[in-house]
Amino acid sequence: MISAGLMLPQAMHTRQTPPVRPLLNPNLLAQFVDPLPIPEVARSSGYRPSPVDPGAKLPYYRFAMRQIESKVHRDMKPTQLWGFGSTSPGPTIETRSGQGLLVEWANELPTTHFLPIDHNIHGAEADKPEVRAVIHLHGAKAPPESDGYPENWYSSGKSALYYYPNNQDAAMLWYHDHTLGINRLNVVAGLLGVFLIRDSVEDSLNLPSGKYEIPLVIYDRMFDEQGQLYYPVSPDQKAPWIPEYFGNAILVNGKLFPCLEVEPRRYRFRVLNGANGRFFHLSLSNGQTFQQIGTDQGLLPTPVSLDHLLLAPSERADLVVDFADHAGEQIIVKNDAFTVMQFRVSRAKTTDPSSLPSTLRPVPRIPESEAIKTRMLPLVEIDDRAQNPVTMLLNHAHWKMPVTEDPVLNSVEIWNLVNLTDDSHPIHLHLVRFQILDRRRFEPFFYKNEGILKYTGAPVPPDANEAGWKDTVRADPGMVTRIIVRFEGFVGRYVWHCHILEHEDNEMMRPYDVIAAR
Ligand SMILES: [Cu+2]
Repeated sequence: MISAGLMLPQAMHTRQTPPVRPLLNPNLLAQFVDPLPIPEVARSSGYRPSPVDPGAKLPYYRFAMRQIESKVHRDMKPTQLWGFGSTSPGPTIETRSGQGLLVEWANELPTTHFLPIDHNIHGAEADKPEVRAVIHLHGAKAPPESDGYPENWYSSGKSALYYYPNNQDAAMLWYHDHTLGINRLNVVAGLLGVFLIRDSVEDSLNLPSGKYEIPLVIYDRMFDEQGQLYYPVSPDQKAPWIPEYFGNAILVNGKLFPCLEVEPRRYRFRVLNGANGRFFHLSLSNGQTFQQIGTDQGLLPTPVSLDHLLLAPSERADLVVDFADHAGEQIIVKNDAFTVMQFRVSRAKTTDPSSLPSTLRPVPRIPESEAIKTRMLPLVEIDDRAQNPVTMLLNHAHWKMPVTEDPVLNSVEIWNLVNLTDDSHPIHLHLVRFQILDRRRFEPFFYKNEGILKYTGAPVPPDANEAGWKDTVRADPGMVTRIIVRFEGFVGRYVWHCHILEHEDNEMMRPYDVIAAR
């Protein structure tokens, strides 16, 4: 067994075979010797006709997925990764609400994969090309043909031109691979990056900006002693899939233990949990509080003061940290007891013209009375006789079964995520934003045996920092998590899934259809 060595707020399945090559122990490395890299902002290469209005021209970007080498740490050998252009995370795309753009996602990867494919997994059968890719822009209100449907993968040498209208509020989105059956491996390889939408509401707030606004893309990885990525396999050679991937090295923007020099003033950090399965529980070593001003889909109504931040895979947090009273200090970002990165606050005299308003953006609650449908959607884990997980399902259905979720365009629905498993699952719906209504404890065994929902507790409202627009929600074990969703944007086929990528790859993902009103 490989111990991840880090505390986890969720149950952990640990059935893995011992590694064949010696693994790197990150705790033996010097800390804070590498500056935090900040992904470059992508430049468009010209304009192309809009697919919806051929008279209009839209900025055109070309992002090439390539095999690259990257120094993860000063004292490690270069690591082979898959990135966009020459980096992983890839360049940041920045645009404004209502400003559409085109991205050509080009697969220029090698034709063999360097991480262990399980050919038993649906969509990853041995007759498929080993290297396939399709990019999803997480959080985008995008037409179905540009959403990165998992079956729309393409092999090396091919590309897809996607259209993002960006008719949505300012928010931090992120792009990542979504290929059926090997998504978990492509993301660990490095296929991810940040996409920021801005708007006039955000502009009017005078938040820290420019070099004082910094994305922090956080994920965990495992390396061998040669500095190469390691992805464990199960003891069953014929079925190498593992139920979760937990690395003992936590990277920020692609570096291990980076440090960032900051001035004694306010900073805005756009934090993304880009991990396959790890939930982060972040805090600052000096105990100082910080303000969360936004969530997955944009600004919160008011700042929320926190001393710890819980972030499930794929969740985003927009934070303001004020270093004004900490000149000369060295502050460590911690994940529970473990070190993530360091802020070095300078003693420089600085002026801070930014502000942190006490009201940010109204988030009108969707009344429950507007819902025309309530769905009961159990989250299920199927185990073998030795109680090892074999697969995970949504609503007892496999990927290939007919669509069961078919909301009408512009209608409101309540989805009850009935978690019958021992894990917390971050559930993500493509296309839409939603609000969390509540979470409520229930009796899972009674539900499994009798099919009847018996509540054993009162409804718990979402945490203050979840009370904005979301696209990913923690469905905690033994709880019914209720979300309310208006299905706006486009008619067509999308997906909803668990964002623990090992679960998603092994059946915890379902197609859904937004259908036209009759
Ligand atoms: Cu899951």
